[in-house]
Amino acid sequence: MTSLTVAGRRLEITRGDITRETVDAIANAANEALRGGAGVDGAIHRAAGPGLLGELRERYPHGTPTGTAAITGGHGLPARWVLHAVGPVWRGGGQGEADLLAGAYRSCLRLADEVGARSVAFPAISMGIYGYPGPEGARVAVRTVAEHLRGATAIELARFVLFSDETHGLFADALADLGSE
Ligand code: AR6
Repeated sequence: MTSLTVAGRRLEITRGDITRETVDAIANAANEALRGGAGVDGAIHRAAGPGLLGELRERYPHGTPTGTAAITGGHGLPARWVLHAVGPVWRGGGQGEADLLAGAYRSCLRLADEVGARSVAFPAISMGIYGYPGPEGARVAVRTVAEHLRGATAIELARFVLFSDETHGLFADALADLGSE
């Protein structure tokens, strides 16, 4: 586990499976339809059980746009809430991808604050099937979350839970860069 203190709050990175996290809220890397999918989305739906899809259908009949997030309960997960973030598909970097990715993280953090979550875990949104390239995606993620922790928030712990050594390395570098500024 690697961590950085930001305005008295902790920003951590670790390797693991986000479905097992015992934080208050975990983020999901979803798509606009919010009806499940592959990757971490599939893993979260499997672990949460069918109630998660039922709640999404009921509360978000039209899904949510790219760059935003939606919130549900955790159902069968250890976490109390799931923040369903929709990151951008990587289209070369000239289509507002960085802003949309930052927006997806920010929406999660705002929703987490609205419900009073104190600890939040994130996967590497957009960095799997959506193809967001490594160093840039990790940099946007770490900086956006750090910025939120510097502001008015009740969140005490934000943790990136990375599924592979490679992704973990990218986030470790991004965190080290931020810490050395
Ligand atoms: N815990 C933590 N991270 C995970 C887990 C897990 N259990 N499983 C995968 N990852 P992706 P995206 C990592 O593809 O790029 C879905 O179909 C994975 O290794 O899940 O935002 C959605 O429905 C990668 O580093 O999300 C959307 O249609 C990261 O999570 C689309 O894929 C994100 O990879 C979203 O694509």
